Amino acid sequence: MASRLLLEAASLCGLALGCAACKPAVEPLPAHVRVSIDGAVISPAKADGRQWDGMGTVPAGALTAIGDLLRTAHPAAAAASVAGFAAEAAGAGTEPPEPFGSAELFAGGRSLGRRALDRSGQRDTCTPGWKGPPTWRRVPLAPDVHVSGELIDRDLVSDDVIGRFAIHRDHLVEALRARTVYPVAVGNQAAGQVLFVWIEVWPE
Ligand SMILES: [Ca+2]
Ligand SMILES: [Ca+2]
Repeated sequence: MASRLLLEAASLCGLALGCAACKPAVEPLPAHVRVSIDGAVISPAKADGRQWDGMGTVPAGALTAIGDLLRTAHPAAAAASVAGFAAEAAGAGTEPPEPFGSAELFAGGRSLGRRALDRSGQRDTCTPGWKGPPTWRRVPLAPDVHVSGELIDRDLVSDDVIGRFAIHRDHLVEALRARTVYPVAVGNQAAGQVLFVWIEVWPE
């Protein structure tokens, strides 16, 4: 009797251990999603440290702090802090850009359309938000799905290129699982000063 009880206890313990070791089931991905680009965080300086508009450079300390933040593993906190530094630099007399641009979504080897990233009257900001927001509906989560975009600083005479960015499938899946407006860190992409792009991805 005692040995049977011991066996039962051992098997229950095994079950409990087995359950504790189980990983929660990963929710299956939907076939189609809705993708929006809500906004971006842009460096307060051009790649050479100069202001976007006006004369002079942005204080090196602000750019070093932003560089450090970009290396942290918490994109949401980093995006918020970088936005704060950019605003602070703007408040200290540097002139932020007038950012606008466009983005194109590709899936299955074809374009699902290009969207304007703009908001009329939006001036002097390193944290632009886009009217709409620009959205693609019924986007298949194909292996090659991605968004390719470009931001430009609107100037009176000749515009400044801010930078290009790419958002790939892994980013879209991360945003889908986050169920919130999600910052994609793009500061390490190509030569450009676009640091984060805020996206939303929802099942459809
Ligand atoms: Ca400019
Ligand atoms: Ca400006």
